[in-house]
Amino acid sequence: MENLKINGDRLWASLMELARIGATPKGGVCRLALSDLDRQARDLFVGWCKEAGCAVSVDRMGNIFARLAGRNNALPPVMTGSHIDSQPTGGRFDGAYGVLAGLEVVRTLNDFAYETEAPIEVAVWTNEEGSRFPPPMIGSGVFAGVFALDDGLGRADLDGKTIGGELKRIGYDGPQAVGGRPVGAYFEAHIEQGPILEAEEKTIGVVTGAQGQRWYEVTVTGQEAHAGPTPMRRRKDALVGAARMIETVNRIGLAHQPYACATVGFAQVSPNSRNVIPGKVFFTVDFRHPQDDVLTAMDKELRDACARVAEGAGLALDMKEFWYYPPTPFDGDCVAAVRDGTGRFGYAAMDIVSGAGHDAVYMARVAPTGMVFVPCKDGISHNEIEDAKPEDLAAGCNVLLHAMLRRAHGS
Ligand code: HGY
Ligand code: MN
Ligand code: MN
Repeated sequence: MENLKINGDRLWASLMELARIGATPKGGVCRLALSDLDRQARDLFVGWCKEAGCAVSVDRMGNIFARLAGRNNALPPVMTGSHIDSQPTGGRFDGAYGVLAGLEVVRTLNDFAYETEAPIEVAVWTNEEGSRFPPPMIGSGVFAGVFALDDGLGRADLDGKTIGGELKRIGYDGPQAVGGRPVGAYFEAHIEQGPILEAEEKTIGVVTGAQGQRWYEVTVTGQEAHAGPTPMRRRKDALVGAARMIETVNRIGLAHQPYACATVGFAQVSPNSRNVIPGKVFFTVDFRHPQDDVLTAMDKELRDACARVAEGAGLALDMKEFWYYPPTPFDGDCVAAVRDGTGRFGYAAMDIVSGAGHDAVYMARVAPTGMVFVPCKDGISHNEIEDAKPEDLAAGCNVLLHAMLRRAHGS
């Protein structure tokens, strides 16, 4: 086990080949969940896994599992994986790295003819990003029992197309039951998507857990009217009200530093015509914090402030909490396995809490779970310029390999 090392060039080549599917002019990817491009990427991955001697299965949420047999296949699998759906202006590494690092682990075990005690599985989770089909992490969420299957299949995009319908259309409406089976341990490799590892000059982030998230859908309703004859004081301008609320979102985030994050990433104005006073505005709120009590305090501040703005401007306010998960600590032994893997290679490492959500957050509900982070250039992600160093990606994959072997080999 000591001298097993992954093949960094092969990992990089696979990443670059996958990145060609949905490649954008600025060097990123647009591979929305369950699009034809997602199907192409899935097909490429499945082909590679079969070449590597894996048995491939797909469950009813379209989650893909590539399984490399171990000596004792009655044991629960040691699983790794991530996602291959991307943001509309996503990067080449977000998600894809974790999936292909898992494949590289399998390829490396084959290279060394190294047979683990427990079977190994590499997972591709459906709709991690939650961009086309909000909320995020629905595939792993159904697997972990967070969402019911029908709820997951019924989630729709802005055109009313459902996950269930799109899975059928691309041929990934698998027969396998979703979840309800034991998983020995789950590890996920991912770029940090923030600036800390690079700033601290660390190669590996030993992820101790993930911060909590709370998402809202807000509808502000005023009155459409003519932009010309309507006096300023008689207006019920939904966009002015929403703008004040969005400023409040930002103020609440700033008020809970150093950790709080507060984002309005999506907004729709109706009727969105230059000379009509907006009658309705829909926008989303994304709150995050590593402490649940602070997330709760931010929730109250948001609701109180928005109610005050609406009342003061004669607007109607509808605010729905759309998605929530609490700060999630990872399993102590899995975190230790990642730390041990890091130590084996002498990589510079530090503990870190994940600012982003990952499928690992939901897998932590059904299996001992850990994550391995590597730096990304300037901490930028969810952006086409997202970049990472081949040597860091290889280092993270070596740590993933050894953390998994510690659980799969039982040593
Ligand atoms: O939003 C997130 O944290 C993740 O990228 N889905
Ligand atoms: Mn991701
Ligand atoms: Mn992402």
